[in-house]
Amino acid sequence: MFYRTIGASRLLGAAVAATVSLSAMASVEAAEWRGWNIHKPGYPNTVAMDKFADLVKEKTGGRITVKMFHSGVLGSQPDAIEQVRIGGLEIGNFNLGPIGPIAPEANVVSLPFIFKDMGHMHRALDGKAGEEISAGMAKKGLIALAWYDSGARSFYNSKKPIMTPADVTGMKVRVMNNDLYSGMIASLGGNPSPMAFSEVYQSLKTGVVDGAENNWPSYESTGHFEVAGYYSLSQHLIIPECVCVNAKVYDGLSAADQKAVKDAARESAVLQRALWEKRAKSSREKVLASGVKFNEIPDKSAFQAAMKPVYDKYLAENPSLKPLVELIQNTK
Ligand code: GTR
Repeated sequence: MFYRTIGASRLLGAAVAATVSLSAMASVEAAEWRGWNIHKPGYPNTVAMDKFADLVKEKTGGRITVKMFHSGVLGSQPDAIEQVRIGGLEIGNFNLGPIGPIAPEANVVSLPFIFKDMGHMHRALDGKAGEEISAGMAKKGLIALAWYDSGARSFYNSKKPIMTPADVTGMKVRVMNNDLYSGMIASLGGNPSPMAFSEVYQSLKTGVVDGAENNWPSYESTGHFEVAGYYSLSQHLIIPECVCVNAKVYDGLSAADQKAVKDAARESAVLQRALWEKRAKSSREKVLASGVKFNEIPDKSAFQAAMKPVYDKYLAENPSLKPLVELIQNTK
């Protein structure tokens, strides 16, 4: 009896040890990444990040899984960027706007009117400028696996159509956290108000700010069009977005898994860009049908001229980045 008990507990001990070492092995082998996304279900970026998660699982044979957290539930964008940098989160879909203050090379895309149109932005990003921007981000702990589209940002507000810079004078305008955007609004005579995306709706509604700026899909998906019914097509910023992973996590992967996650991100970007084009049209149609007063700005030269101090400040702070600015400006 006594020996049998000992024997049984030894057996049990061995079984427990085997289970523990198996699960320890499993946890070394299979990694679960936590992914941040600011947008709601159905938004092109949300659909594409879910696709990315599926592809990562498939292409790594389950060695890496990505659990996506949408709708900004894991916190504001500047905080999430910091979390991915330090490894509190592994991955996220980020706009390069709030990355700019961390990586000066990435801030070049936040110079107002630097890109003439989406095609210009794509060509720049797919070329040497894109490489320099990626390298600058990598130095700060963020690996850009792929680029997503985010259209062109234009001004909207609850007061009046904006036709000239003088119309912005005295207006309180929400901007993303980045001094370049505060400088942009100040140069137009307005009062910039840096604020988290999640707070903008209420601030527009209660008059804490008069206006903000964004692309058609975000203007629509957030409901901002309900509380700021003038949309003026300034198209002053064309900011790309990244699928960005923590550099240490990425560097720790096998070459095969690095390729798998990069391929997954790039395939998801193809989907995102296709969905983006459709959503930009449908969002525009939806807000216009709801009664939004929309105006084009046929002559943007006064807005562009007003941006000189923004460029001057950026170049004074980052003299070594003048060639990068010129490279983008000269990209055909
Ligand atoms: C959206 C962008 C978000 C966020 C937001 C904002 O267009 O996709 O990542 O940057 O704008 O204005 O905060």
